[in-house]
Order: sequence, then structure tokens, then C-alpha cells
Amino acid sequence: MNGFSRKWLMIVLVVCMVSSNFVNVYAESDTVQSPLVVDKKYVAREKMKGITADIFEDGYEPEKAIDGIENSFWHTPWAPDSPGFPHWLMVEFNEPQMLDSFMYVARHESQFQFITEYEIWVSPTADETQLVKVADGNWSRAKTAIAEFEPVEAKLVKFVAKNKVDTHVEDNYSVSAAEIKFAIYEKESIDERISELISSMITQANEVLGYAREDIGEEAHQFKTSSVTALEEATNSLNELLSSGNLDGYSTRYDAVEVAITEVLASNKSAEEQLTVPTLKTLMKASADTQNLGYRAENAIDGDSTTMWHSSWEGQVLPHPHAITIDFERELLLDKISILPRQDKNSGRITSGEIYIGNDPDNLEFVKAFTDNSSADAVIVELPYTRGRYLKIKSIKSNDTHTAISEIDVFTYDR
Ligand SMILES: [Ca+2]
Ligand SMILES: [Ca+2]
Repeated sequence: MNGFSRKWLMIVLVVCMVSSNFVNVYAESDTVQSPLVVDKKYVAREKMKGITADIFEDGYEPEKAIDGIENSFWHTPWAPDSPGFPHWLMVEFNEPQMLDSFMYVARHESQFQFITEYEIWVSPTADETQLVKVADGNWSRAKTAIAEFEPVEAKLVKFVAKNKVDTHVEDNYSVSAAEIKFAIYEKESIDERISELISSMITQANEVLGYAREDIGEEAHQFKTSSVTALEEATNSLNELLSSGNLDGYSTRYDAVEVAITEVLASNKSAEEQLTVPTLKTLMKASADTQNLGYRAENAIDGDSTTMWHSSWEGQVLPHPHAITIDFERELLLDKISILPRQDKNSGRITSGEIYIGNDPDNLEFVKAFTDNSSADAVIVELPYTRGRYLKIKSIKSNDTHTAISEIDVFTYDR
């Protein structure tokens, strides 16, 4: 599963399982590599009334900690007689927000000041006397650090810095913050998204099982019984978790299914064989719902990047969508698709597309949407484990009125 980006603003979903543990601190550099990540939503700048600080150096105002720019930061004075800890930043929202964590983005992940000992205080009103401490602890240096707390309504949030580590300024009091962020509590939607991801993994596991069961045996080229059984068990276990409605421990079981899938797909291959290979173009056939004379669909699978399939432009230009369908002449378990746009000219490049797969060319199933706004390079569309004889690429939008593809490569788990 590479479809989920792992940018720093994403948070590992383990978060929502933390209940009794009042504060749980980790940073983005943690070794957790679960694919189950979702976007955490943060309070937008326009929903903040303002920010104040105990003190700041000229040019390093507290506003710089909420301007969305990572290389601008709030900084307290660093002259020798400057006031020491604690330092603080306090944000007031226009309307109260339900929050469940706080993120501190440091000026740099390995240099300068990094706030270690911290406290988070929250008030449901603009009245500072109602501030209540919801989290405290000690962070280890990283680019970002997170403090989690029980969901709480907040109009005011006060971030108190009580100590730091520093590899730059030789003082024991000045601190900085590139950004501070306030994560919005949304447990139900997070649970829903976990459930969707689990359901999708179960569907994929069943797809792989259906594919492997057609050739189970102990011969070199057959799927091994033990691997298939292990995948069945891992899938059942994940299914039971989903049915129970209690998603605690999902990550272990989810990962176990993913590992078991790979083991099944490797079990009919020798050590030197790749898990997936490009399908042989000589065995493919291509057709399109629109093609210009001399720019037939077959040009997209002829192995030549200078020839292309192009939607019709002579006479009538057909509006989007345009579609090209590939027939593998037998059912394959697909891995990914590489779509190389027209190479001689920036025209007809698909910017928004859809992939359909199945065994009935008139009734293919939608599998995935993709977008591309980058360049003349090939777009790689990673697919969930999906079986089918036919693959359709639908061009919903392109960078002009045409669709053109130089070459399509399809990777399969088939040997
Ligand atoms: Ca900033
Ligand atoms: Ca070609």
C-alpha cells in the first residue's frame, strides 16, 4: 500500500486508541510504518483570532508561529540578560474548537532550540483564569512533536515551554517555534476511515485468495498450501476484528494480512523471480472509444514511446471522457500501471483519470481514480490487488481537449 502519503502532518492512527493514557508523545520520526495513516485536520488560521507570547525578539513575533510558513518562527530574545523559562504562546480561536492534540513544529530537526519540557493549557472561554492543564511532558528532539490529550473544548490554548535542548545558542532560556498546530477531534470519522481501510484490505485478500486457490499445490510454480492457509487465517482474524466493532489492535492484524498476501504471491516463484513483472505486450490487445487515423489504440502498447494513441481531432473533437481498453486475453492479478503521456509535445496528458478492471468488457468495475499535474514522465498508478482480463483507462480530464498516451505498461503478479 503506497497510496497513503506519509507527510509530517499526518498522524499515525494509534492516536485514537489512546484513552486512559492521558498524554502520549511521539514525533514523526518514530519508526511506526503502518500504512494506516489519515490526515489529521488542524484549526485553520482564519479561525484564530490572534496569538500572544510572554515575550519575543523583534522580527520573530508570535504570529510567525501560526503563519503556515516553516522557515518563519517565533523566537524569544537571546541577549544575555533576557528573561528565562517559562516562555509561552497563547492562541485564541474565534469560536471554541474540539481538540485532541497539539503539534509543535521546531525550527529545525537537529539544530537550534528545541522545546523539551512543555505544558498545554486550555480554556473553553476567552477567560484566562479558566485555563486547565490538559497535557505535559518531555519531548525528544524531532522536526515535529505532538502532545495528545482527551478531547476538550478550547477557545484559548496556552503552550508553555519550560525547558529546551539547544545546539546553537549558548544560553539556557531562549526558545523558538516554527509553527504550532491544533488538531481537531474527529473520532467517528477516523474510526470510519479505519473500517474502510480494513474492509478494503479484506477485499484485496479475498481477491488474492481467489486467484491463488486456482493453482494450489506443492509444485515449484504453484501457490503453497501453507501460505494460502496463513492468509486465510490472517484474513479471518482481521474480519473478526471488524465485525466486533472494537478496532483495538487493528494495526497488527492489518499488517499480518499484508505480509501474508505477499507470502502467497511469492510462494509460486523462485527466489530470483520478481514479485511482479510487466505483462507481455505481444499478448495484449488495445481498443479505444475514439482514435484518430494513424493514432490507433495499439500504438499505446507497441513498445515504442514515439508512437501514440490519440483521441480523434480530425473532423469532430469528442469531448471527454476518452477511454482506452486493454485485453490481456486471460485473467491477471494486477499490480500497477505506468502511463507514459505523449513525448513530443505537452498535449493530451491525462490530469484526471479512472481505472476500471474486470472480466466483462461491457461491465468493468471502477477500481481507482488518479490525478497528475506534473510532467511528461510516466504516471504510475498503484492498484489494490485486483483480478481481471480487461483494464480500462478513462481520461476524465487532460491538459487540453485531447487524450494521448505514448505507452502503457501493466505489471502483474502472474509469472
Ligand atoms: Ca512560521
Ligand atoms: Ca507507443
